[in-house]
Amino acid sequence: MDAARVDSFDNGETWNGTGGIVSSTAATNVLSFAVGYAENSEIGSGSYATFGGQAVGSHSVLIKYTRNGDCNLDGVVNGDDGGILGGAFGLGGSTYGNWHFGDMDYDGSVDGDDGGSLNGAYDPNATPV
Ligand SMILES: [Ca+2]
Ligand SMILES: [Ca+2]
Repeated sequence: MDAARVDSFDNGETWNGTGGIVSSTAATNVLSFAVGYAENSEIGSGSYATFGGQAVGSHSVLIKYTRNGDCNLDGVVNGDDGGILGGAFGLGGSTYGNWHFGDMDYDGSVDGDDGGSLNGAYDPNATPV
């Protein structure tokens, strides 16, 4: 799955389309929540053995309703996510233009808009979603 496909599924970041990947919960507050995804082996802070209570492999595609800015899909936005986004800042394309590098708005690049989303959601003490 790539960012362009996720973007085409999400109905323009409203997460309330009629098919594909949607989230009625994210749709109620698109400034704070979204649906993130990553191939498990590509998560910058390390891969998961289990995700959402399910055993996952290194090539499992993980999809999660979460906070904007949660690059590593652990449900909170903290320094790990800031480090990931910062490392990819200014980059894009098929490699870096993905949620797990910080492309929160699925426009294909990691830029100031994405950094703003992360900063707005930054709260290491938040309850994980
Ligand atoms: Ca996180
Ligand atoms: Ca972006």
